[in-house]
Amino acid sequence: MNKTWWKESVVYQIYPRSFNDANNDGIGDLRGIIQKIDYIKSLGVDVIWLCPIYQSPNDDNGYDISDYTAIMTEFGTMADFDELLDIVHRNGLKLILDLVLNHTSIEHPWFLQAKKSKDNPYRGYYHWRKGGNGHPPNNWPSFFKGSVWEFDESSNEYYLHLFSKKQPDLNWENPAVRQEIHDLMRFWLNKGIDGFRMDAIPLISKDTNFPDTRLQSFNQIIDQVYANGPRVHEFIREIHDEVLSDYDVFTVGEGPGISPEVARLYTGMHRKELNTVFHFGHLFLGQGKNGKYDVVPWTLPEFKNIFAIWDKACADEGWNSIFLGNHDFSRMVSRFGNDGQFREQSAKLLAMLLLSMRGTVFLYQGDEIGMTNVAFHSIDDYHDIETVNSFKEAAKAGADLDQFLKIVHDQSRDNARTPMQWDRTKHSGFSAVAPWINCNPNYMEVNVTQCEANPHSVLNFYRRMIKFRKEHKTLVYGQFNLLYKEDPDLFVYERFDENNKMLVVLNFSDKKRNLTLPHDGSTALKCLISNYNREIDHKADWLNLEPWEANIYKI
Ligand code: TEU
Ligand code: CA
Repeated sequence: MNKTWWKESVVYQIYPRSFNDANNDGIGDLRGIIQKIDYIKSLGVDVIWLCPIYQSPNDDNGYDISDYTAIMTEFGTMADFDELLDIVHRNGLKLILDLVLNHTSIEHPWFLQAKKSKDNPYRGYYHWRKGGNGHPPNNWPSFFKGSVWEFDESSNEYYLHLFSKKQPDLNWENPAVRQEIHDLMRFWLNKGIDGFRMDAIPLISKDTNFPDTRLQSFNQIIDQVYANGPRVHEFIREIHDEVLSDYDVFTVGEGPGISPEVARLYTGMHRKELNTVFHFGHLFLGQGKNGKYDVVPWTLPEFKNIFAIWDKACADEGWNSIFLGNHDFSRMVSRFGNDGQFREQSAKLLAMLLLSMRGTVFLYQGDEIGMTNVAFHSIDDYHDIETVNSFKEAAKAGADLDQFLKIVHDQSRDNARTPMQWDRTKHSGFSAVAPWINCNPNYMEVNVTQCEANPHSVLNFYRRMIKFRKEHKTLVYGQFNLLYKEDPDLFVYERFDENNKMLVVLNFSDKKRNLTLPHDGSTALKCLISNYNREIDHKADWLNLEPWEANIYKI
């Protein structure tokens, strides 16, 4: 197994809009991040990933880019960015940017040109097709509801947008588009950034015949129609050869439709595509065939199995990334833990899971203090385009909207986008004025200042766990072996290499549980780290576990 810095890294993901507002206009910004650099450093993380910071009309909060080489006005200036990068490096940290290459904004100059006429040189930067008798060119549904085709009256043609109609898909078949992309990547790499998170990357290559689909389930359509198109590997390999091979940087590909087999293709070392990819196996658990707002039950054995399958897939080829939440999903403690009575214990248990798996670890802002989902009373308090459009669609279909709002409470992407909770002052210390999105009212109890004052806080447990991972490389590179696969409450596994063997025991339940250990009780079991402060030696061959207790033993 090749050892490199990015495999050993813990990445801290920042959603700049909601992190810290330095100029008090209600929107987080780059200077806000600069102000918090000591805090970020104190976590022990290695890399900062910034969600998109480029010029954007913010139809999808920066994932609709109108200028790839300018900073979003609300976030600051290029000088602020240069200063941030410098401070990050001076603190021994690295910085990666979020690159959205599947689509631009409709306000990008390329699209403004393309829209002008059919013979404009930029027309071929996007996918345009004729419809039939007032119908779009095919029946594909968009991620953000409605058709993927938007009609352009002046040319009597439709353009393709897998996401919102303000996010037209780029035509990667066109070599000029790929050249532009290579150039803009070099622009940032030459500034000295340390890599990219590449947005929606499995979607960039399309079947340009755009056939109708007969599939009914949206998740199946993603997997079988939208993701991993005919030329996707060629395009990514070209990025590697033309651009990335000149720099020592890290790449993580993001997007739906990545199976374990496909992940090996994207991340296999000899293939020279990406370093790692995010998969959504565990995060799509609990989604029915129609996606996020179609909620179905899930079980712990299914959850554990996803980790086992993925670890195996990348054991000898490629490399995994480990994450339990990001800006697109509910808060991890609300989703996988218990954000009520056992919020702190379960947040720490999840920290232990996150930091004891094989792969590059990604920690999302606010999860390190156990921030939870929010439940706004009115749909008007939600800003996320996916939430708003899903609600509109439900209203049109005559659904029970009170019921739908409850699903929004559980599923909305805005759960992860409420302002970072720094302290108990008004607006949670995020800003002096009302923020662009309301704070979660629980900031009075859940905040950084509170955590700093308590040695046993979630935050301090994260710091300990990150340090523990650094000191035990077995957790980074060692093999993974799942035990008690069918147990509905306990997630138990071994991590081991030639020199060390560790046992991780996580009680994913509100109940006390006993566990008979598979190991010989006559050999002492040393508890190395625990969320119940039980760092003592064991001599029994069984364990009594408190609700949401999480321990790592040395065997
Ligand atoms: O998300 C890509 C993606 O596949 C989404 O469908 C994701 O599964 C969805 O947000 C779940 O609800 C990326 C970004 O992370 C997301 O914020 C953007 O909205 C999207 O691309 C479009 O750029
Ligand atoms: Ca601001």
